Amino acid sequence: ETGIDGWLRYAALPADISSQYRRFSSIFVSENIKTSPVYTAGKEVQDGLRRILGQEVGISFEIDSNHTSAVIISTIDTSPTTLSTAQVPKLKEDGFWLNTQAENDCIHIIGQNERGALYGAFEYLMRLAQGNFEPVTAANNPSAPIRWVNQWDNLDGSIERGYGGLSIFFRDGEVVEDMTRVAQFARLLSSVRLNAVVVNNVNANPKLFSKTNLEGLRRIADTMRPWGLRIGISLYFDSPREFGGLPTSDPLDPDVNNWWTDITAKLYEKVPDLIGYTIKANSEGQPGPLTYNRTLADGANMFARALKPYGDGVVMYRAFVYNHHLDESKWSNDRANAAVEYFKDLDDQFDDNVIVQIKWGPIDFQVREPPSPLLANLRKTKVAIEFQVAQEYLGQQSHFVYMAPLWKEVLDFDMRIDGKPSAIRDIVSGERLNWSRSGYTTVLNIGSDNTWIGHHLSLSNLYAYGRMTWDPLSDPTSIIQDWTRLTFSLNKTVVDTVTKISMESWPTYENYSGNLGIQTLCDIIYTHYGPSPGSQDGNGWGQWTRANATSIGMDRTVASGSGNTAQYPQEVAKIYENIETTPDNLLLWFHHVPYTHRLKSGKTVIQHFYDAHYEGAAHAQTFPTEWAKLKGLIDDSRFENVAFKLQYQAGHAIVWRDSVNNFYHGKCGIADEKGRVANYPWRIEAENMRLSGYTVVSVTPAEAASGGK
Ligand code: BDP
Repeated sequence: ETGIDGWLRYAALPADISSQYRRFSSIFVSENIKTSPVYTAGKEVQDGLRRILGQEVGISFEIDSNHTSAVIISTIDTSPTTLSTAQVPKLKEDGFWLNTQAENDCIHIIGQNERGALYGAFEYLMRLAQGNFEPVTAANNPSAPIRWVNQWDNLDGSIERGYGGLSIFFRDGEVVEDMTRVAQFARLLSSVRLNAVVVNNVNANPKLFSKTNLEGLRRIADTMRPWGLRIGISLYFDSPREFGGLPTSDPLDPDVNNWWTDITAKLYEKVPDLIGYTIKANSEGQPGPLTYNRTLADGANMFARALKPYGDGVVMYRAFVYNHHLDESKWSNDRANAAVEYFKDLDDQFDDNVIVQIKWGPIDFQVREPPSPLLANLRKTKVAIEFQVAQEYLGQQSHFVYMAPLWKEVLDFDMRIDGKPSAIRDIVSGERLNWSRSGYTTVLNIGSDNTWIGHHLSLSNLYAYGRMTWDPLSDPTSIIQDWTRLTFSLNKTVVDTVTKISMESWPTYENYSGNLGIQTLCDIIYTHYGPSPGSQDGNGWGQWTRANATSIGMDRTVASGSGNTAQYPQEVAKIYENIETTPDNLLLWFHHVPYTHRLKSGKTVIQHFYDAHYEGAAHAQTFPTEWAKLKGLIDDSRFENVAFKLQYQAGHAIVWRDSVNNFYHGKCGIADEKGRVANYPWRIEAENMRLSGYTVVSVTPAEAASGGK
């Protein structure tokens, strides 16, 4: 198998199981228009019943009054008269009601809207595909209306931080002709109830507005619409000046406003249901409203005004605003402070169709961060939390990290706004602060690889993202179990093995990459891959370990550091300000301590580092061994592919272990109590070997190689 169908393979159930299931007479679908998600739902159910149960069932667009054994798919408004709408509980936008025990042996899949009907169809099929015949009569509603993904695709076909091949949307400056992959992608997204895709990189290119590309965007939107998906686009703030021939991009300049109004009109002509704009500005050297001495709100509202006449389009204004030329010598210069410093005072200044899009942590998708304090600082401005399905700092799909447990920790975190329960999931759902429109988005970098994302196991993160945005209370373990049954097999060994590897993957990666809240100790300047603890200090990207010969960690306290703790609501601030109450896994995020500081476990910081890196690397060795149990239980092609990746990860985990341990050992000179670090008498160093055709070279970073060679 190639993996192209992801978790929607609809593998046939064994005959002895499928024969126990009822037989259907017809599929009744209330919409006979091909662009309607209800129509798609009918087709999908037809296909699913054929593949999962081996039943050929016809679709009918007219229901006769004494129908029996039918699957009935409709919206609340178009439901056949025989269905009493009073039976259906209240549904939110995109919600659905699934009743497998309806009268006359029928199944009812009723959406609040067309999209909801399609979600219901997928829910039903994914139950069947897992051999789950349990009767169900339940309403299913989303936690939040905004459930988006952000692709970081460039017009030339490359993908920023993409590890799964070239873009499915763009090639050589233009939108591709063939929409096959786009439709397959839409199907996957829709099955986990995601409702919008921003198709281009946040580092945006205005050539997207060329005539051919506007037409291309129309094709993408038309392909996605039957799957209940809407598209949005990322804009480059300085487009009017750099590409529109205007002298300025000042957001208060009337010509600039007209320029955007005009572009917006052209876009809506092609994509009448465009969901909106994503804006990255004044970030990482890019221009923005601050460049023109205007506020970030002035900038966001300019786009909001342009969208306003077209209905419900929103501006997703990214809070990832910071200056990477900070002066590191000053403690107060802390990139983690930037978002609150820039946005807090603007809370009442954004138009109502602006949503501030906030990365989940204050820095940048690290292996461990506290939640972004900005999530607790905006009360009037609606927010969306930004996750990253792409494993940018988490091994880039060459290592496997299942992220649902990480996201769950973030979403469960109680911010204690005004001293009241304020779980982040309730903030982003809009419940806590009474917002009408807020929610989730994620950086997602699927490409044209058959694995979609570069690693078969990593696609579980996309599935899990959809499940968690719909219901943030879902359990990461059951999510991965469902995903495994759908993706690989119902076999218990398969399910247990994939679940075990997945649930252990984040702690393992954290152990061998960066512990105690020091962040992922990877190369920080550009690649964001592989160990390079030395690159963390002495540059303005702001991910500072502040490691010297005696101590390590970033002091973010009010008492002696950057004051970052004070950006959290009082009760949370108190916990982080105090070294005693700061959890060990964030110790070095908030505090600067001697390597000999004792953790709650009784170990010193440095010994914990040594041990954790050994534990993590040792644990990574178990993954290929665990996986080997699946030989013959799943298809060879995916088996071999994952086996190779896990083997690579196991090896690279050792490189990680030794690089990080050697680096800190070199810095502080404190010996490993267990005598392992920098002591490899059994090794034959490569530079001492002789092999014709090879020369010995210095390796950067030096700690990633034996003896730096
Ligand atoms: C960083 C990425 C960079 C992105 C940036 C962003 O390394 O490629 O452009 O985030 O989110 O994590 O804008």
